[in-house]
Amino acid sequence: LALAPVSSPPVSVDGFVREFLRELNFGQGVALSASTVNDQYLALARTVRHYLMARWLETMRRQKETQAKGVAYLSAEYLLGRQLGNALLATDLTDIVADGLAQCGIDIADLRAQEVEPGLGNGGLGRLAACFVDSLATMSVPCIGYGIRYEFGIFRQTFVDGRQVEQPDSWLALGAPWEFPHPDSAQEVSFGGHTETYTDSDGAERTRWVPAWTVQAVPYNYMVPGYQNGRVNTLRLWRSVATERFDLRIFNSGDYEEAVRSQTFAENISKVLYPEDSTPQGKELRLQQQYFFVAASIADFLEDVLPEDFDLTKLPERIIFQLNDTHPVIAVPELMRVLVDEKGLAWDTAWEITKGCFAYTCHTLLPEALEVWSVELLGRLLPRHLEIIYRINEEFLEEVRERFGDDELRIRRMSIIAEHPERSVRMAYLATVAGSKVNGVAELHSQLLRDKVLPDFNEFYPGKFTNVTNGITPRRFVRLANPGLSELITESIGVGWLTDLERLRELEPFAADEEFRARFREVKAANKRRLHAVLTERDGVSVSDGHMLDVMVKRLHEYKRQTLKVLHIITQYNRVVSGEVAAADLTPRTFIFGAKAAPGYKMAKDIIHLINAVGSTVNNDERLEGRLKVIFPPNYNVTLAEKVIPAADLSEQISLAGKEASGTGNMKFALNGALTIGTDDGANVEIRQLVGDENFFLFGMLEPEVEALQAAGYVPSSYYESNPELRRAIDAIASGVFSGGDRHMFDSVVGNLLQEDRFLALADYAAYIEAQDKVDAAYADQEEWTRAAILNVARSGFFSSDRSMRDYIDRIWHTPPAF
Ligand code: 26Q
Repeated sequence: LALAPVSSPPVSVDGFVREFLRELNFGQGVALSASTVNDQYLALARTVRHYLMARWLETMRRQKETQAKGVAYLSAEYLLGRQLGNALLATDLTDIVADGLAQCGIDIADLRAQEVEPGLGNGGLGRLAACFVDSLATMSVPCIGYGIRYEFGIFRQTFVDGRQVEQPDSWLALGAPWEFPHPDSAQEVSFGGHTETYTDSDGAERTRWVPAWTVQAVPYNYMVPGYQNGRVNTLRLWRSVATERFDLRIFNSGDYEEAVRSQTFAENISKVLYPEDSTPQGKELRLQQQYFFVAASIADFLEDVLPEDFDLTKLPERIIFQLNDTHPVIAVPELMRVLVDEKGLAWDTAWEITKGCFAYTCHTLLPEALEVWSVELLGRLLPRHLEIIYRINEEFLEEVRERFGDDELRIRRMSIIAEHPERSVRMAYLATVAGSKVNGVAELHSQLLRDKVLPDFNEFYPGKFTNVTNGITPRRFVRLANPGLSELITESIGVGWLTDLERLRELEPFAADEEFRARFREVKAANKRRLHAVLTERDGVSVSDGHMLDVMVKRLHEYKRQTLKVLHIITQYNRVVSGEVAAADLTPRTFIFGAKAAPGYKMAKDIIHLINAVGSTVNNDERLEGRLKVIFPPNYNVTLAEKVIPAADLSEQISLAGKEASGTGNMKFALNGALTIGTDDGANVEIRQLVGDENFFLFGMLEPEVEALQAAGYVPSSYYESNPELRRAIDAIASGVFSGGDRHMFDSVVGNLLQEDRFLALADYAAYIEAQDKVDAAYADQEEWTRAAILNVARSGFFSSDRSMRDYIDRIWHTPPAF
């Protein structure tokens, strides 16, 4: 079947202007002359989504018709970024729309800038989900993304006296033109109560759940357009509202206030995204969120997506539920409950089906990040699910016994139920037992997962563990974020690379071409000017001309070691202030930080404070002659990333080896022509293997060395004692150089580094400084630097999320492309 043009009906500039004005007049109810920028933005968004509508409906119709196997991606987070630019790119309407708006006297850039990004995620994991659904749509793979429509996404970060202050993210306040609510398709989700057994009409003993309270899950659909391929997949995010039935009961009892309270209670569930991304707090509301979206999604799939007469034993041939970390793992007992209690299947049949329908992706290595739920809480909120988990565990441990005998230590280690410090459910173990596959997100991470985190399970389930190295969508992070580089690439190697990123290899010969290098540098310079304009307007700070741009953007975490970066800046500062190095001999550098700290993570917030304090001292010290500059724009998000990353020269990827599961920022920088300074961690390992050692600044301990040092007993103060430059840097903090003489302002950071330093920053300090000195030397030779940067781009095609999706399809999902 031939595909109709992507933008149907075909669009002319005049046609677009008509549609746009119609939306403005009839949709927004304003005349062009009286319209605000927001009116215009909303009208434009609605006009653009109309162009996607026919393809969306057609995609859904064909999916219903063919019933091809598809993916249901279950993720508590989708960090989508702005939609308008991506929708225009997908429909290839950017130029027509810009021309049409110009005819109306409107600059398209002003309307793009009006969009508030949906920040429905914390960082890497949420952005990964957004890249994956983009790639699946572009590759024509049937996929529905399920998640939560948080009313408030990740908080907006501001700084007051250099300290982080959080503000609510009211991303819906000015209108939400990309979403389609379907209150008529709401699902009921229940909580609490008790279970009871009864005898059914066939005389069989069965269990039912008698819940105490119920909320409605209302789906909000979002379009996920493929890149100029006429396919539009769906992202379905659930919002919680009070059920009418529930309300009526209370209203009828005459307690109006209680009824309103219950409404608020129900709506709380999807109210706000939890901003912690490494140490789950075990909050009841968080478990409610998880069960809420997962139960709604499974019911939606079974009732609305599947045909009515569907034979459930064939479910694994029709769907794979991919679990994005443990957050949706409660889906496992939920599917069992539906199959056994509601559909009446035998336990063993249901378990076979369930095992075939799930796969689990792990995104961490930190033990404190592994999610557990106390049996007390789980049993109170989801009593039937707890029973099901117990039975899954019993049968699993029985299998372990059959295989290994009564090895009690092993049984205790492997039990889904932990006994200490309190009886709780280990969600990663449940996911591993139920999942057909378990994957890590980079080679090193998957290896450590097998060897260190889940070795008993790897032994018990040979072949279950696999790797899929993360990727990023080149549509957003190269084509949209870096139009200058994209044009240069297309001019050099032709079109086609955007959907076949390995073709960037064809750029390799251009690294030797002097004229190409000059143009490549000019693109970078233009991106720096663009960033300067953005930061001047946004925060009133400027990016100095002719500086190397040294960038560290990611969540703030001790294991990511922003402190190491700070120690390097201070070291440079001290070298000048002490007179060892003339300011004029410093390589001019602008350091850019972007990082949000979880609001309850004290040490992370103290480190933010320190970075800002060092920044204001360094930026105002005339002895440096403006050759070092530190900027920390608040509220780093996808929108800012799209401006910062294309301007960067140096990408900081300096986590302690063995702690960063993958990283995805590292890939975005390499693909935009920055060189990496990095440890042998996460996907850095693969980046270095691909781009070549000579085009990557490696430093620091390897993972086995980290383990050995920790086993031998790590004493951070010994590094302080024996390295004068390190001592001087730490002393500068402790003596008040960055705090107006206050010697105690940064006690917590200094004390932690000297006495604990869990992530061995001091142990890697000397190697880091040495590598940074090499960076300075390398940057002096701009021709060589550019050559290396071009090779980074040319050799990083592997990190397209299209490739990640192919790997998931081949190794885990086995879903053929539909059309
Ligand atoms: C869990 C329970 C309760 C509250 C919050 C959470 C929670 C939320 C978010 C736990 C973890 C996260 C996010 C984790 C994350 O982003 N991990 C990153 O995932 C990336 C994609 O695979 C990797 O590249 C990063 O290495 C990894 O840190």
